[in-house]
Amino acid sequence: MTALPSSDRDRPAATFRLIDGVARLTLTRPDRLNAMNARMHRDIAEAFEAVEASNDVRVLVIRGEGRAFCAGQDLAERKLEPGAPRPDLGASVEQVYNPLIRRLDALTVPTVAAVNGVAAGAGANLALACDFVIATQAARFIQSFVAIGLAPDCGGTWRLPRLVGQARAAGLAMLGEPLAAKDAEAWGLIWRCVADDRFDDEVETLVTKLARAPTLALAGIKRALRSAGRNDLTAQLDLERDLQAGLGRSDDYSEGVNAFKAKRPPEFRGR
Ligand code: T3D
Repeated sequence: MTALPSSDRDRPAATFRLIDGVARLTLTRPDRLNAMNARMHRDIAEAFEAVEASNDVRVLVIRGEGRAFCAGQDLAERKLEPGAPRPDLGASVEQVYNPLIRRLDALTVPTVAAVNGVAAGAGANLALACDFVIATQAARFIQSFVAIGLAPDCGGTWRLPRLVGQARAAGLAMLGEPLAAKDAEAWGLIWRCVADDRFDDEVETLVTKLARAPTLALAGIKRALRSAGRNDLTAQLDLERDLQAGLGRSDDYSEGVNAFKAKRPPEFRGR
């Protein structure tokens, strides 16, 4: 694998668009299966900043251009010739991958990974860090770290046992074999696997539904579900009380109840 010329390193590696409340982050290195280089990390960080700063975003959807979702770290950036100093991957994880996952996890809007093809290494765990993973039948999820002598990062060792149990997590992480999207759905690793020719429509249906949902309620649901793993029942009941107290004062709650009484669909504005 050869190093990329500097022109490639400097070329935008992801695009960001915000239209009608839907923020779309697309990874745009299809010839490298959207492997993450330094430029892509910068582009993704800028997109997350834009989402954090905007009151107009009601859903974020991430997908890849071409036949892959994302093949993880760009291995062309790792120089391992004999005699060369070994890279400090701890620094890379600390400075790049951990902030990526922490920021994604902290977003209050719903996040959707539209997995249009293979998702490997950090690319798989980026997808799994989203609230929804919807995948084409052709997609595969690969904890490919072990194939290059690494352990899963991007929260993979935390998330996998919680999602699929210890036995399957061990198999995925230690064998590094591809898991077909259909099996990922059956295992409860992802939200849904859809037929390839239905993929774009299904993604749009999901994203549109989330963009029209009561955004504050979705943020509360995210917070509650994330807290559930560390709270006991008493603490979780307290949290639910506090969330409901805030949501009861939202415009969307008034709209929801009034729409119900008037027997019409609600028009939530995310306020
Ligand atoms: O380093 C740190 O900072 C620590 C953090 C690490 C996080 C990680 O993500 S480590 C894991 C890194 N990712 C991988 O190890 C995955 C490597 N890729 C693959 O195993 C395979 O490419 C796939 C299973 C993803 C797909 O296989 P296949 O057969 O569909 O495609 P291919 O022919 O292997 O790849 C197509 C091209 O993309 C090919 O280039 P070429 O031959 O056409 O010029 C291949 O080299 C390139 N490519 C695929 N993955 C990467 C990549 N180039 C750079 N980096 C990649 N990760």
